[in-house]
Amino acid sequence: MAAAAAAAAASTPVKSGPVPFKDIDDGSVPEHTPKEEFSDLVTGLPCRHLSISELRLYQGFWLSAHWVPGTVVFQRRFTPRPDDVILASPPKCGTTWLKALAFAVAARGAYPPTCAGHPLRRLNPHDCIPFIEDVFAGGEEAKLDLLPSPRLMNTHLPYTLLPETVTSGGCCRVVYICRDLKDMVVSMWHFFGPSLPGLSFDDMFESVCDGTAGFGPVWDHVLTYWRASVAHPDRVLFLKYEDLLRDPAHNVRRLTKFMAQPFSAAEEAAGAVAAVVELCSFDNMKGLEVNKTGTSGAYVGYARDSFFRKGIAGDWANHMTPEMAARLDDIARDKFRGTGLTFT
Ligand code: PAP
Repeated sequence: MAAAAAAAAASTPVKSGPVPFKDIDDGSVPEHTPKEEFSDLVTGLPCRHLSISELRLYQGFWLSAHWVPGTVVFQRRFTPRPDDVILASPPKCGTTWLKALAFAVAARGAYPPTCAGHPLRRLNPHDCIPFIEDVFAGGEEAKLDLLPSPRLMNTHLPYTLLPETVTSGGCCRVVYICRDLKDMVVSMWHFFGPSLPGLSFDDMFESVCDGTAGFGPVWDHVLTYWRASVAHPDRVLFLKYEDLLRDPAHNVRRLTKFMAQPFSAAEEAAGAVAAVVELCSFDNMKGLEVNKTGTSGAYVGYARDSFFRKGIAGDWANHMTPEMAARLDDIARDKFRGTGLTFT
């Protein structure tokens, strides 16, 4: 399969990307996956369970056992291109929104945000931009070669688990988004809760507080990117969900500048920024037919409408006691003290 995909890549005319991943994915599956290759490595790692979800401690972070082998392959075999953009986040912190925005700005040459045939009007953002863990866990990384440049990909891995070719090669750009941890817990609970039998909101809350929720400890996750963004602001952009809610246009401009695709004066005058913001807005995305039906995701197919719940800041107040909120705030304050990072 890898050879076939590579051969197809070699014969495919290079178009200007990004193009939706779904449009190049022929649905083929490889004969062998990294799961078999790295099963010994996985079984040797410390293990925890959150309901039926098996988590393994890999290089300091609790990853779903399913994604560890793919992560190893990603670390060892990923070949970045200079204009790749990797979108990173802890789960439920604004991934879907960032994917939509990044795709909309990067593809605006071929697809103006107002055009009726825009890919984001027929595809969920997760079907436009591949999820690295899914692609590598499925042994489907050759499909990434089929994507014309610039490629957009996303990951939930912390910065320290990205391949060295990405972090020290100075090669591609990384955009990170995170959000207030209390709202993250609430969003996780609504999203993952239905597929994790017997899991209570308190269980989810405790797993985040003790650092064992998927891709956690979340504060370490956030700090890996925060420090990288301070050290390499030209290579790592750090965004907060709440800032995007407060001023989406300003943050879309930041995103385009960082991606080396700033809006021209003509685009500004024509209202392109507002058009991108509107296309990717919560209400517009939630209202699209494609996002009301079907599923996205290879390992677990999540109902597309579950990616669009409330889209606000502060919903934690409807789910947590003041004591729980204070406990998580104290943890965040303690972990982020002296780093310059706050969520106020
Ligand atoms: P993922 O990690 O599974 O991809 P992710 O997109 O990070 O999920 O998180 C979903 C959250 O982003 C949801 O938040 P909520 O549960 O607090 O409501 C979802 O509503 C929100 N979201 C999705 N799309 C948008 C959007 N276009 N604008 C604002 N918020 C959004």
